[in-house]
Amino acid sequence: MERYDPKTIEARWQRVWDDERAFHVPNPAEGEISEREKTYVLEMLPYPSGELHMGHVLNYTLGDVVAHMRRRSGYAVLRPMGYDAFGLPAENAAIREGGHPRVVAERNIEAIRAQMRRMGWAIDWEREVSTHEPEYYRWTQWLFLRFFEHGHTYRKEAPVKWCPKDQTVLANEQVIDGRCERCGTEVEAKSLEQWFFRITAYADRLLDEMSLLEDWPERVLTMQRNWIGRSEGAEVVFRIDELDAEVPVFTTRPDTLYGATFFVLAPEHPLVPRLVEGTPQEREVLDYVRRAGARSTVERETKEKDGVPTGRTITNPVNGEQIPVWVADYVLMEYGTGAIMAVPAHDERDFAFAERYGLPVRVVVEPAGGDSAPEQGVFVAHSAGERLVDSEQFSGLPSPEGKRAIVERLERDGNGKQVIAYRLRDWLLSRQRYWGCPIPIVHCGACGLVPVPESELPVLLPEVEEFLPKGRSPLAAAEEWVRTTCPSCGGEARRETDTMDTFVDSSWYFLRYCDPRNDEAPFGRDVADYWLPVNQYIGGIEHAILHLLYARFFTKAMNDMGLVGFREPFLRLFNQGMIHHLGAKMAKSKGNVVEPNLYADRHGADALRLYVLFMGPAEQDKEWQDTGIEGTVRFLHRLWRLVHEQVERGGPAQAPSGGALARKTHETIAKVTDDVQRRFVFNTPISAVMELVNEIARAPEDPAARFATETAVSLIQPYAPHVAEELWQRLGHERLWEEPWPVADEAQLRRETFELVIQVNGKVRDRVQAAADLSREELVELARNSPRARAFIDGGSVRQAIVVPRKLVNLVVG
Ligand code: ANZ
Ligand code: ZN
Repeated sequence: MERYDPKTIEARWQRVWDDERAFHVPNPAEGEISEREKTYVLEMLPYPSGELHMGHVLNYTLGDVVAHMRRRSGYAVLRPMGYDAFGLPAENAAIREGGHPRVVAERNIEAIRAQMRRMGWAIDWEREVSTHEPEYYRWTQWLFLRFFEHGHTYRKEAPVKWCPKDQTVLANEQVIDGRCERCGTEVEAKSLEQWFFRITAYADRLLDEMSLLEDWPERVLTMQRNWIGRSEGAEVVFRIDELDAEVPVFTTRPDTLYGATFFVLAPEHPLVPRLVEGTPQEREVLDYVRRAGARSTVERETKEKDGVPTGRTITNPVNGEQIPVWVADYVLMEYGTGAIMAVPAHDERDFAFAERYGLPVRVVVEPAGGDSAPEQGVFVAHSAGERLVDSEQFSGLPSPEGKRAIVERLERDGNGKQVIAYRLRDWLLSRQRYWGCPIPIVHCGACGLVPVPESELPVLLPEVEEFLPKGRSPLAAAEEWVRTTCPSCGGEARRETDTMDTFVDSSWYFLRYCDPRNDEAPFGRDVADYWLPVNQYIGGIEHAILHLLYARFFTKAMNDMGLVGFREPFLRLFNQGMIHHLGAKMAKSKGNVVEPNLYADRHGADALRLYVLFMGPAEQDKEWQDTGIEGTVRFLHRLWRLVHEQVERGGPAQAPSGGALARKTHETIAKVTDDVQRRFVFNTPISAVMELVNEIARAPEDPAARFATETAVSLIQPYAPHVAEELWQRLGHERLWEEPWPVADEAQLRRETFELVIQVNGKVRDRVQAAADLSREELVELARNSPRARAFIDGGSVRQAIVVPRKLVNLVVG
């Protein structure tokens, strides 16, 4: 018998798959029609900022198993791959390595492609795309212009988040706990003119249409819900008569309006300078505003609340009461109206502030059951049955009615209205960086913002001497390129020099895969509607908000523009866990990185693929162990020997019906199939096949042994496709990747049973159902574990067991 040698076997089968276009799926756009039902299996595409790490190996092996099983279950499977090559990840890698971003990205793409082939992932390579290629970004620009035409894109001066390290603005979604999502630097506030996508117009649909999703992790849905942060409440207009100013606030608790004892403006509120102009407070207030501006978001959200009085008062519209106006930075300009009515009795933030500055606290809501509110501290009302108190004619009303009645009264008097506030902000898409998709807009003194005509797309990224980020876009240095003529009036004009956020590129890549060579449109609508939505999407939790929210928004906007016929891009989503090593996330800086290439070379891609799935439940974080992969290597050797032994025996390939091994085989088929398809569990199927292999090794002469062996090879194919293919051939067959997925014989799953009589010292103590094929030992075990029999064994020990097959077990206890 030859030795199992993964290196040669894996190279051989990878060649066969290439030669036979094994994983090519018919392309309806090119007139290839498949009779099969379609399914789209997609994994998040990698950034070519380095080579693939173990996380990718897990991600893409998961997708591979799903794709293989679906293909063999009769589906036409779209399973493409590409590279998210534009943007900060690749550009920062280039800066680190001191090369041109294009050169570095393309070098990484080559290395990644080689790794992907080395791992034997079943990818349709004819559909490969990379977001930095002109054939791709031409269409990113085309889509940008459609969004612009429809008013989904606009430019305005706005307070923005600035990363001083990356020297560019960031979208709110890219600021995690006050830090840059890419480099971890604390972000700063600036006011700049920037480009935005009007994602807020889709806030309600991003929430409501979650109902169209088939299966997304609850955790991701919750994160998106919180990020969108819809809250229902009221806008209440307060007045400052001396200034003839109206200042609306947003509140979710209009029922507490009579409890407002002071009023707070965000430091950035535009009214602040006018409010204090020429007053004794002016200096102190403006100082405070300046200091607040210098504070980072992190600091602002975590420090003890502080503020300054303005010396002014403002009128509460329900009772005409004058309450003092303060400026404090716990009120954020970006939310609601940037001003609040403070109700310290019922809001914890307001309470902390009132305590610190000795401001009055007035209770206006009482808990249910007539208990009075606590003397000290806040009563944050939220339970049913609370009632308003000390609120004029509204006193005594239950809280929800109180809300409604007060808002009605405000509406009648023109002092407020019911509103919904969102935490979601528009998506800031422009970046002051070199390596990205140029924004196809021309600035003309006479015509304003003018779209580049479609026939002139793509606007190619210019070559520049210096692409390092300096605060303004490096594209601005390409004078020749910047200077152009206005497409509208023909006069002198200048090109937009900012580039697009990488997340724009990845908001539609899954559509380009359907029609990757289309040079008349980003994709044909028919082809897109045929393949999409994606049936199974797989990727990391780090994109729970960023990419997944943006791609959903893009799809909805494209649906509105008639470009696609569906409203959600990804029906099912799975997030894989992280692979740790030495107790920590793998990182070059920690020196604990486990290189996939090293293990693929040493043990073979099959062993590595098996191991990353065998480690534990795919969604959990797991610890890499060298001894673990050695275990899967041993298993593959055992399978190899077993197959050769069975080939030599030449037993019948047809399974005789009945018999323990035949049944075990059908049980294994059922388990492996169900675990993956219904439960999305990948580790237990591997153990099930291992168990089956052990059973066969125990009874190699069983009449079902050959059938069991062939089934084991067939079932392990999605996990270890090279060795499975090789063994399948040695078993006298061909092309396992096209072989229909095995189906368990239901009849064989039903076990024959009989009633087992259990005696203790000759007296019948219990009767239980037992499988007909249990061994003597198993029958005795069953008897000993019967709770009723145990009551009689208790204390004593079983000295002997008499077994009458298919009838009874008598336990002799002494
Ligand atoms: C009065 C009140 C009384 C409030 C009460 C709460 C409890 P969510 O639920 O997150 O939407 N608020 C409004 N705008 C704000 C801003 N720009 N910065 C900081 N806080 C702001 O929160 C809405 C509540 O947060 C609003 O309702 C307002 O305080 C505060 F017993 O108004 B409330
Ligand atoms: Zn013009």
